[in-house]
Amino acid sequence: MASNPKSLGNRVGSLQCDNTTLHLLKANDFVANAIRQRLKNVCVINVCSSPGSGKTTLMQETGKRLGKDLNIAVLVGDPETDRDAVRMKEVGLNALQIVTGGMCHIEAQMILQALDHIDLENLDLLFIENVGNLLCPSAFDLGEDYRVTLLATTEGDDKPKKYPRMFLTSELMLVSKADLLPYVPFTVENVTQDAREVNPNIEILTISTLNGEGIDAWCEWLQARVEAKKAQIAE
Ligand SMILES: Nc1nc2c(ncn2[C@@H]2O[C@H](COP(=O)(O)OP(=O)(O)O)[C@@H](O)[C@H]2O)c(=O)[nH]1
Ligand SMILES: [Mg+2]
Repeated sequence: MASNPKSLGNRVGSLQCDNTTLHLLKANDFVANAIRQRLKNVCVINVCSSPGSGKTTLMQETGKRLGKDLNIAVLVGDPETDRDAVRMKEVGLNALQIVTGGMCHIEAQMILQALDHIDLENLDLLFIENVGNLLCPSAFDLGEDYRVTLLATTEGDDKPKKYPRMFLTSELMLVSKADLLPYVPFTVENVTQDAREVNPNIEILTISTLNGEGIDAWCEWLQARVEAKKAQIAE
């Protein structure tokens, strides 16, 4: 676990106490590892962003496009209400709401418990829509294969450097609401440069669920990851 870059213990650190280091927070990593063991056949994507960047709308659009080819489930975290799960179900997605009761992120234990309530048989792809927040969710490994972070054009292109841990631990950044680019002071070149300075390996796609820009590329990215996971099992 120590080599896992998403490891909570590696990123959040430990409680220093009289020359003794207590890795109290590594408990989350232990549970995340149990999730990985349990979901060996499933591609798991942890979707993060600020509130309102378009996570749920993107899950809905993805369900509409890939739902016929892939068996998809969504676990969605919010501090209150089941509104997002209802929205997902409206487009036929198998969705379960995790109400965190005011907590600003999902922890691995919540996912492990939720797995008992969804049908894992023949599941290809599990999305975890994290609580809207660019800070805390970055510290918690949820047993995912990939972390995808949306950054909407309305949020400003300075965010990767302000919230580096989120972009450092993400495999893909989606610049969302690209349809609004003509109206907001946001430069894709600037955000790309900053994100790559934080994480040289991060992939970047520009998308809009409103006009469809980049959604094919997003779906292809996902399908390739699902296939890669299946190939890994076959080895
Ligand atoms: N202009 C524009 N609005 C969008 C887009 N995607 C989502 N929205 C809107 O942004 C708001 C927040 O979207 P939502 O999916 O609930 O964001 P979440 O909080 O990240 O799950 C809603 O009013 C959506 O209709 C987009 O691509 N373009
Ligand atoms: Mg949402």
